[in-house]
Amino acid sequence: MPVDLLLGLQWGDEGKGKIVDVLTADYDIIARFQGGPNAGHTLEFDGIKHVLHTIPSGIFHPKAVNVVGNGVVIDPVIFRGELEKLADFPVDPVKSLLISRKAHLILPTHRLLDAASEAAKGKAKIGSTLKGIGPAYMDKTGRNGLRVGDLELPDWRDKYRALADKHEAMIHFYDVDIQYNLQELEADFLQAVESLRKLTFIDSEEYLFQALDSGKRILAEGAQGSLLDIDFGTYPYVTSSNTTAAGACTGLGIAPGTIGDVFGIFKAYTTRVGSGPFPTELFDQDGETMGRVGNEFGATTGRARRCGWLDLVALKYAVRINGVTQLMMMKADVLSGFETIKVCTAYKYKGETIDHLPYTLEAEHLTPVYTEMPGWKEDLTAMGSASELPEALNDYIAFLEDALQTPIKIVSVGPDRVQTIRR
Ligand code: 2SA
Ligand code: MG
Repeated sequence: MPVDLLLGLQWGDEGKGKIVDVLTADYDIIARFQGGPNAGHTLEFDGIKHVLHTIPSGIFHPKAVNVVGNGVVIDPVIFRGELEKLADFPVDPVKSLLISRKAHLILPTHRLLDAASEAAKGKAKIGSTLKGIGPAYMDKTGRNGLRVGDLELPDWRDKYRALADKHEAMIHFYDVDIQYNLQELEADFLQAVESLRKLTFIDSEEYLFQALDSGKRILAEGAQGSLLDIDFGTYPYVTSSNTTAAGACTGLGIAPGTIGDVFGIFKAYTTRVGSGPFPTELFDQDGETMGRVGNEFGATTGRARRCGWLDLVALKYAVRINGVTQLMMMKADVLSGFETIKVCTAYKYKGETIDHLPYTLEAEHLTPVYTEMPGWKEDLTAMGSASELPEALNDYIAFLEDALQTPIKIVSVGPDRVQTIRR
């Protein structure tokens, strides 16, 4: 059986958590391959809304095994909080949540370094979630990181101390005013490490090889979105991991040839949280409406998300980079009531009209070129089948499928599991 991938095609918050939860019934294993507690994957079912950060979105399905892959960075403190919130559900994390020994740990000082780095950048700040993601991945690539597997070795506290001491010196180097009590943070961290230790640590690549050999069905779950990819996103306003399909290979140890379907998740419009260019961003009533109706607030930080029309140029790029085989369009219900729907089909860039992503998307060089289509008035949230969808929405879908040369197989019409229309 091949491994299927599920990825966000925009700047995150496309609704990956919801779709993983919906698809988990078809899989034996759900595996997260990158990112960490910067992610906020929101699931809604039975009147309950649940936000996951590090734990894969298959956790609520009794039969699924959830793997936190080597490409993920784990903050034991946040992880413990996530585990505590699972206590009310029939979930046994020791059996259904397996952690890669090769995953790196986020130390309290990584979070402080994140805050210091952002403060030092001033207006040029990335808009990080301040979860320590960048500094933790820097230590990984700098070959200084502390890994989950280290916790099984007798000298791990020495490694921790050496790294934390180095971080403290670096924090002072930044010379910015951030307040913290490292002793308290460390005491909490060390306690949280003990909770983490109760879980099952595995050699995740080996576990997945065996699962593949025995015909198990695996879904790899991405976090953030393609335009936040460290290589292909809007650098430097990106996260510090490969959020695209290639990240699933390095973040889980699966070979490219074993990849089957690539599910690309996108919103019917676009949002972005944090700084950085966003060509189709709206500063008017329409943008305000999308944010309000779509409840566009960061699931991790609560920050208001910036909103705008669908950027088809960027979406095409993401489809290409990831090799998307099936698309899933989220939040179609939020666009109900707009007189016209706009789609950015090209950019005016330095006096020319282009239909590819240029080196920089900064607004001073670039303006979006829009195609307009009629909107629809119908409330979609109670619709249960594709035959009920309004004609104008079907036209919008057909237009996108044609431009992207990829079928849109799911249209989501609300946050709940049941508000999912298959085509
Ligand atoms: P970081 O924290 O260093 O990885 O931030 C770098 C950039 O990546 C963006 N980023 C995100 N964008 C959208 N959603 C994310 N998860 C949360 C959510 C975000 C939140 O699901 O809502 O609650 O604010 C996420 N994580 C990172 C971030 O905004 C920076 O632009
Ligand atoms: Mg999110």
